[in-house]
This record gives sequence, C-alpha cells and structure tokens, in this order.
Amino acid sequence: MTDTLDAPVAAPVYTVPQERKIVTAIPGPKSEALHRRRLAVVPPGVSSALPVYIAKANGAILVDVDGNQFIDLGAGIGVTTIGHTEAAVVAAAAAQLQDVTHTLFTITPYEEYVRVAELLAENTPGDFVKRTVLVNSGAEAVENAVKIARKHTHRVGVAVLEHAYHGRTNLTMAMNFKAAPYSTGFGPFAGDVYRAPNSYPYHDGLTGPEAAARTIAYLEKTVGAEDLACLVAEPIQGEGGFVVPAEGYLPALQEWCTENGIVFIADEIQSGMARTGAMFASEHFGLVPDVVLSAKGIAGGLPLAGVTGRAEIMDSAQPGGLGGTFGGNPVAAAAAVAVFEQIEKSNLLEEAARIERTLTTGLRALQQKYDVIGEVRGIGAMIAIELVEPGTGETTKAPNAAAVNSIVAYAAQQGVLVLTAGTYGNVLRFLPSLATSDALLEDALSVIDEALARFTA
Ligand code: PLZ
Repeated sequence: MTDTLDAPVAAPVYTVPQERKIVTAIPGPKSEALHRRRLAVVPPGVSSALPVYIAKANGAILVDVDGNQFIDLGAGIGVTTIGHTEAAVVAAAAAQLQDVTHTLFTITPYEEYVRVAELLAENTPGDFVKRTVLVNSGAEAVENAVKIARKHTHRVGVAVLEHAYHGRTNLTMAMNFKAAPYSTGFGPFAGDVYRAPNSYPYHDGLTGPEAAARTIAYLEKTVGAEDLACLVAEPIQGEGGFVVPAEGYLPALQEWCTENGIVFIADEIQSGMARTGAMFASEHFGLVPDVVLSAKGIAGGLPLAGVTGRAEIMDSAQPGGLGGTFGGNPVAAAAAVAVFEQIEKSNLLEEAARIERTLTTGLRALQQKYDVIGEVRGIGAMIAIELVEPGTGETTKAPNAAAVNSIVAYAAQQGVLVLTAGTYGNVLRFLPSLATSDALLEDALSVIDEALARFTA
C-alpha cells in the first residue's frame, strides 16, 4: 500500500467484530468463578464497577471470559482513546519489547523518551520553549507539577477547584473535592491546598468572567495570591461530571495567574490527547497553560504520564530532583509515539467531532423525552448527561443518582458499558474510544433510551 497524502484513510481492521453480544447472564459463570478467586486475594478497597472479567478487547468492544461482548463507552476511563489494541500501537510496543524494555532514563537514557517529549512540546498549547518529564500515572504527574511549581515560585500554596479530581496519592487526595470514597479515613492530608469555587454554568448561571471573579476573590481572601505557587485546573472536569466552564473563565484565571506569578497547571489527564477533538481541551477555551499534564490516552493503554511546561519553570528543579524507576518506560514511550502518529494518520480529531455530533444529537432527543435529563454537555468524545429529580430541571436541579445507577445497571445487562461521574453520582458520562462507529453509538443510545423508559415508567 502506498502511503501518500491523498490516499484515503484505510478502514481499520478489527480482530473482534464491532458489535455487542450477550450470551450468558451478566456476570456469566466464568466471571463469577474469577470473582470468587479475586475476593479471596484482592481487598475490597479495590472495587470494580462491572465485575465481568475481560479476556480480549479490540476497537470499541470488550469481550469477557464468557464470550459476552460489550460496547465500551468508558475506554478504561478515557485511556484507550485510540481504540483497544490498536494495531500500530501494539506493533510499536511489541517491537520495543524486543529491543529494550528498561534501563531507567536517569541511569542510561534512550530515544523514545526524548521523542515523546518532542511530540508533547509540539502538541501542547503555546508557542514557547517547553520541557517534559515523564512519569507513570496521572497522580504522579500532578505531584511533579506541584513540586516544580513550588521550586520555581518559592511558594507553597496550591489552588484547586470545587468538583476537581487529581488522584489517589497523599497530595492529590488533598486536592480532590470528594472525600468518599477517595480519602475517607486515609489522612493526615497534605496542607496548603486551597479549594475555590469553579465555573459550573448549569448550576451557577454565571458568565465566565463572573465565575472567574468569584474564584479569584475567594483565593485572594482565603490565601492571597502572593502565597500561591500554582493553580491546578481541569479544563473540562472529568470525575466531577464533565463540567465545561463558561466561555472566558479559564483565560481570565490564566491572566490573573500570570499577573501574580502563579503557575497555571492544566490537568488534561482526562481531557487531553485528542479526546475533545483538539489535542488538548485547553485549545477550545483559548487557554495557554504554563504547564500541561497528560496521561491516560497518551500511550494507548500502557502506563505513561507527562508534565510539559515552560522551560523556565521546568528548569527550576535541580538535577536529580525529578525521576522515578519506571518513569518514561521505553515500551510505554514507544506506544505513545505510535499514538501521536495514529491520531494524525487516522484523523482522530475529526472522529472526536463526529462522536460529539452523534452523541449530543441522540442525547438531546432523549432529553426531550425524559425530564430526568437536566443537561447534555461536553465536547468531542467527552459527553455527559446530568440526571435530576423529575420536574426540578428548571428549579432545584436536585441530583438523581438513582436514575444513573438504574441506567448503568440496565445497560450492562444489555452489553453497554457506561460510566458514572459527578460529585453526587448523578452524571452519566460517555467517553468512548475514537474508534467507536456511529452504528455502535446509535445502538448504545437505543439501550440508554430503553433504560430511561424503564426507570421513568
Ligand atoms: N487527573 C483529571 O481524571 C484519573 C480515576 C480512576 P491516575 N481519573 C480516573 C480511579 O478511580 O482511580 C485522573 C483524572 C484527572 C488525575 C487523575 C489521576 O490519574 O493515572 O489515576 O493517577
């Protein structure tokens, strides 16, 4: 096959038929047997939303050990953005496994780490010199960004927003909005973390500048700008329920940060890497953060995360001050290089825009039918519905977690995996891989329709 610029994008070849198929009860007998083994050796602190044990995954489909096939609208919480077991990513990782699997970059380095840093410099917002440190997980990226911001500013305060989620390590637990289940009983927590009101248009009705003025006034009153090292914000909040801030909110915060020497850290761990139809969601808001965090979708399912920022900030850390045994592992880094290539080759930004059109059209039609759907929101393949008590949509907007739980449970029985979100558990979020066809999305929407009909009957 010749690979010219004019050549049409080749249709992906799937090793699993892209369709849902339920052949046993959910969970099936083999999953149940595995679950019994698991309960004997894995603590309940590690729970599973849907205990069907997965034997194979490809494209947008998960196949469990009993042969059931699920349409995966969660992509492992936004990780397999490129599709499960995407051929080019698998090939790049497999080739790398043969060559070198580990040296430790801080002992003897290798090219793949450098290539990922180059790609992040090119693909993150902002036309300035950038540097990247690679680590293993999203939480570790947040931790490193805060370390660097503190070193750079010689200040300690960390500002975060209501409804934020940043991870499960000690510092990031303190940065999360929600205590249960993430931090209940796990203290003492890190200090110097200040949580300010966010922009949540469905609930606060504020314009971006109004919401920004509220956030800034709050921080100036409760901490003072001169004591803040950084402001960490998700451009679109993930676990918080795909909260899209009002127009102008994020740039106003960035301006205030710049004026006051505060490092603006965009946590794009869930919203980044093509998911929203832009490489990073910041682009939708005209936001140019000082530091951008990526993880999840960056390596097609392998563990990798990056902290990419202005050189003058990133260079503040002393030699030897940053690192970690597995950070920027060669296999994960090789996979990430392939992910960047495939996003371009397969026009995945356009696929995200297609998914937004299909999902929002379908969900808005459902909103007309069911008054428990208070709002349809999101960008690209990051779309959510917020469920409210019937009749409260225009008034109290009271959260309706029961509706969400009922939909999720029914959908799972029908072979559709869909995830919850939101501080009150009343948001249903759709974050499919960008390989999910319209046919699969329409099929999944018909299941959500049935689920809503049953719940509201
Ligand atoms: N920042 C914005 O979404 C991870 C949590 C899964 P890690 N979100 C999924 C769970 O229940 O543990 C996340 C995120 C944002 C940071 C993180 C943390 O990333 O790779 O899970 O550490």
